[in-house]
Amino acid sequence: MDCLFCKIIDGKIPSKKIYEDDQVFAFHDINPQAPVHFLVIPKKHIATLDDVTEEDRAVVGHMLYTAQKLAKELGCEAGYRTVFNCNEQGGQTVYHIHLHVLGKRQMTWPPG
Ligand code: D5M
Repeated sequence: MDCLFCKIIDGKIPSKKIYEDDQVFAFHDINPQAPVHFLVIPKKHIATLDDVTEEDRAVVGHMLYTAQKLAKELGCEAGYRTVFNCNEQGGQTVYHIHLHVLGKRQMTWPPG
């Protein structure tokens, strides 16, 4: 399968890794939109949020748990934003689900 994020998990493409366990991998976004901007991805290839099945519920929960642990470790105690972009109109460009975590600046609403 030709998936950029699967290659990052496998170490075939370099990344700035923050954390890894048996289920998830976290790394700094290559094009940061905030002083802290990292991605949490499942090791299992899941293309979009729409493709999450009942058996994936635990790993998606673990992605969120990992996000909040790492956000605090990276100094985002004052707050942070989490984002899943889903499909074309949602702004998704990489088709392996990823949770964006952005922090260390004031977020605004609505997002672009
Ligand atoms: O976000 C996809 C995100 O993935 C986007 O913020 C850039 C990031 N990206 C793309 N390639 C890399 C590599 N090689 N390392 C780190 N981050 C990367 P989306 O929600 O799909 O628009």
